[in-house]
Amino acid sequence: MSLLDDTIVAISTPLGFSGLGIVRLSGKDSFKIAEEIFVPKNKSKILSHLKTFTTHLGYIVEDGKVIDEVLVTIMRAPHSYTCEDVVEFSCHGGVWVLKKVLELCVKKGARIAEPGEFTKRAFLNGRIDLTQAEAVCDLIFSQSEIQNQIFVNSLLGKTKQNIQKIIKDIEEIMAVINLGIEYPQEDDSQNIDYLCVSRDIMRVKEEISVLIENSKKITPILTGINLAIVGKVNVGKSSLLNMLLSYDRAIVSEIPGTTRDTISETINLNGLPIRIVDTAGIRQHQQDIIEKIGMERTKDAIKQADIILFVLDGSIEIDENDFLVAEFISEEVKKVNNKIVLLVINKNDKPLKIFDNFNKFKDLYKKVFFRDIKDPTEINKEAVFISCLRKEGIRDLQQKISDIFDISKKLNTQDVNEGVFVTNLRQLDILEKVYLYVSNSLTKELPKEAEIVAEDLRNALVELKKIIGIDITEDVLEIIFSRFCVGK
Ligand SMILES: Nc1nc2c(ncn2[C@@H]2O[C@H](COP(=O)(O)OP(=O)(O)O)[C@@H](O)[C@H]2O)c(=O)[nH]1
Ligand SMILES: [Mg+2]
Repeated sequence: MSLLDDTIVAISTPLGFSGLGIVRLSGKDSFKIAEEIFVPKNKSKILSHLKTFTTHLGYIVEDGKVIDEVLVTIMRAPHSYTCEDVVEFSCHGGVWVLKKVLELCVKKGARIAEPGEFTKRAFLNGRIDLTQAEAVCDLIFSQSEIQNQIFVNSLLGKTKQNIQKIIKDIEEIMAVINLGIEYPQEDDSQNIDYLCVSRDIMRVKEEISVLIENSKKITPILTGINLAIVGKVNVGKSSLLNMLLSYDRAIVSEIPGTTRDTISETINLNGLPIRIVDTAGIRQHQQDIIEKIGMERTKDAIKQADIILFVLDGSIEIDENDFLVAEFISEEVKKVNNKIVLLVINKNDKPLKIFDNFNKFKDLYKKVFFRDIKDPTEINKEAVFISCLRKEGIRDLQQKISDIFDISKKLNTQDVNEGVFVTNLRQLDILEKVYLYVSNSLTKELPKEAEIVAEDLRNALVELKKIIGIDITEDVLEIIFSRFCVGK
């Protein structure tokens, strides 16, 4: 049986207690199944005869007993989400009701859909390409206006068009090269302007390069960034988390070692999703096994972080515990070169003592940033001074973080509007392979090495087609669609 032979059903809305909930059927038996469980209020209506894109009032009925009063929407193949016959029951959004309607559909012959299976069908039936299918899922998980813009453009086919354009360009170049290979002796081949061919390949390479560069710029927006709040005990890490979240998420107390586990929450900073992790404080003499485990988790958070807020207490001198933290951070910074560390000096409401022993501070600074500083004025520019007690400095801190990752400065709005990028790491990885093949082809001599050039371009084409989902394996599809919601 083909993947598309059966009729699938799913609850397309989250299970909970809500005003409405949707149960959706798709497949060749959708109308037949719907007719067996749905009785129209106007009894003269026959569901399978109703016009497409129309909605009708009626009842879900089991053994003559009414289960719910619902609206049913009919969408006929091929002009539906999946290109198949689709029926949507808009029910009351109770868990029991929705599960019951689902169960009845299954009883009448439907199969419960896999996550993303409706969208997968839309893809397999050729209504959308793979980039559009992926955009559906990303759109659902979007958390900011900029994410929304990026994914909705992709959903409308911008990414697909960009890739199709490159495919077409390469196919045209290949047609010329293949002509030269096929008829090497004939006059025609003498007329091939190989300089022009090379120039065309270079143009394609440039096109791909722009796409890659733009895509890299929006990566933080797509994937969000990880931020770890790190420091010794009692410097105010949990207070800072609470301030960034604008509510009291973590327990704050003067007892050192209050936060024993990592706590993580996501905020949206000017469109940038940031996962903040508040960590257990680091100190030399841990009190017990739980604190030891907490410290391990802190190390892990440092490892995962794109940006580390190294929090210091400005009202006391640097001590050995700050050095221990610096040690942890430095180990990871050395390993990965794009990890960002930001010094945050807290308790600015109290007299500043952190620079009293400036040599110590210099040593600490060097440990993390691998360079010397001369005097505190340098730090004044670089670090962010805050007071969680007085809620001061938080704006500066947010601004600084936002500036570091802010794509609006790096990306012009026209590019955002035109969707000149790919929208996830799968697509980007493939595009980088394509770039290599195309670059490689340019190192060859034409027409002498025409066969190798053609081979490189052919490989580039195969990869490009994977982005939009041509000749893609079932395993890859499964991975892509498994991250979807059920019912989409
Ligand atoms: N004076 C002052 N005290 C603060 C400030 N921020 C935090 N504290 C206090 O420092 C102690 C430790 O704070 P907490 O956030 O639990 O630190 P953590 O151990 O690093 O998570 C608590 O008593 C806080 O009230 C601040 O900006 N100024
Ligand atoms: Mg804490």
